[in-house]
Amino acid sequence: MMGKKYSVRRRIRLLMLFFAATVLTVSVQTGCGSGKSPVHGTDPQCWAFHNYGQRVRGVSGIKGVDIGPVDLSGGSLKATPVTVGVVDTGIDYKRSPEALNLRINNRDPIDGKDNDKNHLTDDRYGWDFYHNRNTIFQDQLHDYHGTYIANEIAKVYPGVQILSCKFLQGTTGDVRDAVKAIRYAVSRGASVINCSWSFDEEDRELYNVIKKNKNVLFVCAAGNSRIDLDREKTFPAGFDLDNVISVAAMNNRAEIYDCSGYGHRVHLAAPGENIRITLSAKDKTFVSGTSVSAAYVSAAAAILKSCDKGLSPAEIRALLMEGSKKYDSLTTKCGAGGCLNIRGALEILKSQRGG
Ligand SMILES: [Ca+2]
Ligand SMILES: [Ca+2]
Repeated sequence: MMGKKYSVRRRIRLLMLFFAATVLTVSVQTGCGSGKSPVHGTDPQCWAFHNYGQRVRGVSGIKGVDIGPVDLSGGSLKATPVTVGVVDTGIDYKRSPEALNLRINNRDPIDGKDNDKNHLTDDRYGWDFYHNRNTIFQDQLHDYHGTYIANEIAKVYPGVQILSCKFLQGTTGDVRDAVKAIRYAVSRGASVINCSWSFDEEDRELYNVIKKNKNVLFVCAAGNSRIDLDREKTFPAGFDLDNVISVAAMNNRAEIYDCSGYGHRVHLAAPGENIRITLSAKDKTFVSGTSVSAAYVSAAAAILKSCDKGLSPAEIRALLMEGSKKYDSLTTKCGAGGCLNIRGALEILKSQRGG
């Protein structure tokens, strides 16, 4: 009897937290494009990868406002790929067009037993902290956000290993589960954790878990509430920690996306408006928001980490900020005053090594 009452109370607490949670997916429009476009490298709609001034959804871009192209064929990436924890919704890894390298837990095969004794039975493909089960994909409706985040990371860094740490179901989730998902990602070896979500309230436990894991870089979306993070905060992007990098969204003209968080406390900008994403081979659409901007920075951070495993989160953040492409339109909008430029960061790293 007492147990039932407790369950009811807990459920109410969860529902309240659901409303406090904000998932950063706005302006999702479906049905755009012909659906016949080839891979992103040659799809002119994918301005984030190659912007030569083409019009995308009615907006003419400025040549060079993009993150690439990035040539990863030069052998600078180490054989052991970096793991990026996607703390988000689940991931549709089976239909993924990017042939995601999902981080598999070989120590816990699907046999109904918790072979690796981490208190999560059969967490072979990751874990769903929302339902407390090992099924990381339920359906597209509830798991599309994590799916496209994972896909965009893999588009930039095809060798990346994606670790699915689900705590969101659709647009709802509990910060307590986010903390558990982060702990799990760290325990499974993630050195970069993508946080494309925010909570308006400063949560001590969330702060502590990020601070404690100082060797892990947390890439945090600056939020889609159009707030100046120098005056107001959203979390985890607003935590003043060396291992947090916060990311604003910008369009193909290096202008901050209308809904994006901004301010000097935001570290840099990345493409985040009218971004062509692929949910499956047949399902392409456009999204806007800082969620996808964070995904690009997570991929860039993982590439740098792969090139030099000894880099600390603060060093990676400094490389990304220093290597960014500077634009007047971004000067007052983010600390770096520029947008993500992976090649720029790699060149600085190379020069630091004396190469
Ligand atoms: Ca286990
Ligand atoms: Ca097992």
